[in-house]
Amino acid sequence: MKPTMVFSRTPGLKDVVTSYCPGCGHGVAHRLMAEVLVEMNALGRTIAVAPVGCAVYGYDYWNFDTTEAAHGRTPAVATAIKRVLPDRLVISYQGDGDLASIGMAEIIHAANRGERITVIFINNANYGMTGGQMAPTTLAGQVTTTTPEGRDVSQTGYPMRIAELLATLPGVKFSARGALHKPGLVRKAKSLIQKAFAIQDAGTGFSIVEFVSLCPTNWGVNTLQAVEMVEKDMLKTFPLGIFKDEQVGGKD
Ligand SMILES: Cc1ncc(C[n+]2csc(CCOP(=O)(O)OP(=O)(O)O)c2C)c(N)n1
Repeated sequence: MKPTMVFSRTPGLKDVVTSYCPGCGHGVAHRLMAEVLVEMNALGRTIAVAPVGCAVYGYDYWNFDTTEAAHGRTPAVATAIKRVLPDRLVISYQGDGDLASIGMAEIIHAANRGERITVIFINNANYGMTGGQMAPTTLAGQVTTTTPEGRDVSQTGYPMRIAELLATLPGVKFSARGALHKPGLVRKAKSLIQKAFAIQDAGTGFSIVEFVSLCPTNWGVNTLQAVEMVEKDMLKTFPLGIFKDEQVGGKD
């Protein structure tokens, strides 16, 4: 009997091995973006801007046009590309150090201007690439290399809830948070990306999808323990949901 093909690699990704650690969420997010773009028949009109961080090699993995920006500056580069080439689907792909720390001003202003770009935001609660330092999204009490006794919110503030924060801005038309650590959540994550890209194509404003993501290497745990940490701790601080969706009657 001829075998039936049940799964194949999406043509939206190059046929290469990535540099990501076991359990990392970046690869899952990359695949979902790629699958959605293939289903939209949009590979040829997509331009992604890769961040400084673990996803810096996005151009080696995505099978669509990609450029690079200085740390935190992907929204500015994405803004320029979208304004010059408004028919392109433009993605600003960022980690939480990139977006919520060094790039905080960039993201707030791009969102507030209602730039017609989509941000895919990977929140792994630390600076992954540089060895696990505290990020603005690090949980209260979380141990990182720069908070060896746990994050003290009286000294370093509270974990930043980007999806909720940006949803308050009128230029933002879609803001949601998903997760990547369980099959059902991965399916939902894909639908969030579909909605965000649809908002961009509708031309009404800015869209962002934040993903709660695993970083077992820098959290110092194995992948299963990291899944438990997300369920037990991270989702309490970063609840999943759609905080604004103009197309289903979200409020400005
Ligand atoms: C201007 C500048 N400052 C600092 C760095 C060092 N640096 C490289 S990646 C990074 C943090 C990346 O963390 P995040 O954005 O959370 O992404 P992740 O690696 O976790 O995916 C830092 C601080 C740099 N490359 N450029």
